[in-house]
This record gives sequence, C-alpha cells and structure tokens, in this order.
Amino acid sequence: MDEGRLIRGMGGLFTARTEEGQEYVLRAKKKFRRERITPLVGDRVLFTPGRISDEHGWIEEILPRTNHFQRPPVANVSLLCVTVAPVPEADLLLVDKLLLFAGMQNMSAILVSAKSEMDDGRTARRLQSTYRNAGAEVYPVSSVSGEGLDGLKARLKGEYACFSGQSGVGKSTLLNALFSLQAKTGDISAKIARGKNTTRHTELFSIEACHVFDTPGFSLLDLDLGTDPKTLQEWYPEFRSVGEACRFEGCCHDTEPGCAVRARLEKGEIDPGRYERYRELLSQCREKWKNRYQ
Ligand SMILES: Nc1nc2c(ncn2[C@@H]2O[C@H](COP(=O)(O)OP(=O)(O)O)[C@@H](O)[C@H]2O)c(=O)[nH]1
Ligand SMILES: [Mg+2]
Ligand SMILES: [Zn+2]
Repeated sequence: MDEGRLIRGMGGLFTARTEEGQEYVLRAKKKFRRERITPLVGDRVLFTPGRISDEHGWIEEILPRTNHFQRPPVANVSLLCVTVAPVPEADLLLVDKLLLFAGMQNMSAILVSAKSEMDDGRTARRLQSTYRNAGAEVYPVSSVSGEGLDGLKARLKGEYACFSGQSGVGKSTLLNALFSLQAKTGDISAKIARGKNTTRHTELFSIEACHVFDTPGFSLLDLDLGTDPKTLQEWYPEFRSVGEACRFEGCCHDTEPGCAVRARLEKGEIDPGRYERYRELLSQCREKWKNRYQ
C-alpha cells in the first residue's frame, strides 16, 4: 500500500499526492460509508493505486487526524491564519473566537493584518498591542505594496494552513500575491486564480513547502463554543498568571471576589477589550452549556 495526502475531492473521486509528488485518483472503499466516515481534503491515507487499465485506485485507510471540520470539509489543519484588514473594519470578537477555536481544535494561529498600505500599518499595530500577550503573532501584509509577503511565506513553510476571516479582507488576493508570482508554470497560478463565477471545490495546494487549503468561502463562522465555561479561560494565555492566584479555585475571572486576572486588568497588564470580549463569550458559552442536553 502507498501513503499519500488527499489534495482534492469531487463527486466521490479523490486525488492523493505522495511525498514524491505523484498523484493518484482514488475512491473510498465501501467500509468508510458503513462507518459513516467521509475522506476529507487534507487526510493522510493509505491506498492501493489503480492498475493501468483502471480508472482509479482505492483508499484503504484514513490515518489519524489532528482535527477535522465540516464547513469547510478539511482535515489536519495545522495553522489558522486569522485575517483582518482596515476595510472591512476588524471584528475583534470574531478574531477572539477564531483564536479560541484554533486552540480548541489543536491548531496554531497567527494574525494576518492585510491591506497594510491602506493605513500605514495602523491596524497591525493595534492588533499587536491587543494580542501581544495572547500568543498570536501579527503579520502585516499588503498584496498591493508587497509588504510582509516574504515573512508570511516563511512562516507558512511546513504548515497546512487555512486562511479565515470576514469576507472582503483580502484573503483570495493575498493567496495570489503570495504564490502565483513565483509560480514557474501557469498551471499553479491558474489553479489559484479565481474566475469570479466558477464553482470551486476545496483543494490543498503545495508550493515551496507551504501547504494551503484553498476553499470557497472558508470563514469558520459556525464556531462551536459548546465547551464547559470553566475551561474557556484556558485559551487565553494572558490570563495565566505566574504571580498571585485567584481567591477561589475554578475562578472564571468574571465577577468573583479576589480575582487575580481582574487585578492585573486594573494594573493594565491585560488588554481591556480582550477582557470585555472574554466576558461576552463566557456568557454565551454559559448559555450554551446550560442548554447542552436539550
Ligand atoms: N488596498 C488594498 N486592497 C486590497 C488588498 N488586497 C485585497 N484588496 C481588495 O480587497 C477586496 C477584497 O479582496 P478579496 O481578496 O476578494 O477578499 P476575500 O473576500 O477575503 O477573499 C478586493 O477589492 C481587493 O482588490 C491590499 O493589499 N490592499
Ligand atoms: Mg475570497
Ligand atoms: Zn479569577
């Protein structure tokens, strides 16, 4: 059996690429349907190649996933590139949710501050100060001026990355600017370039050791915060204190007396906006948790 990664799937036919770069067209064996498992773009699979006279080979096994999603249908995402821009105005509640989601789903996350030439990097600096202690690096980039493209590309090396964020922040343009300029063959740029009206499918493209999921409308807006409210704080690195602890064990840093997080907020060590949005998400999360058996 051979091993490869699914880079494309359409109408039950999948394309797997091996490490050597060989591509094979495959179908999933019937047992997957019985087990209600759908192979996803990004899956690592074991497969039997088709013989020369066959149309396709067979996916035999799906190797363990680090994560997987339904919308978009992808697996094994290692890095979430949360993209914001001066226009449309950054929605930091969405940014916080995406960062939370990345943590919960076993992905690293970075902040991509697109269209940086529009405001001389003001948005990027605002993000840097807001998220400095939140463990998310900020990459200011401009597809127009070319600022930051090389740095971002270097960060993407070896990752299986998804770009997410509001529509219109410049994700598609950025993918083009990052990858089609250097592409030697028209083949790859044609794949990424979007005819505005073509129906498109999820695909995983690999260029210079950067692997990027190209999905129509990837935004991860249906974030599931169905988690125990007590655990929400675990995804806020800036809340973890090396100093004094909260008075109550299991403190949610909400209105409890003797809260060390609020004390640090008052000292200006925690970003007030981040904290306010945390409380908003905490209350959403509590609501969901209360109704979890309904
Ligand atoms: N000024 C400026 N405009 C950009 C930049 N990148 C994209 N845009 C524009 O922003 C709009 C949305 O871009 P698009 O890539 O379709 O955003 P997406 O919805 O996130 O994929 C388009 O009109 C682009 O021309 C940039 O770096 N600078
Ligand atoms: Mg787009
Ligand atoms: Zn507390």
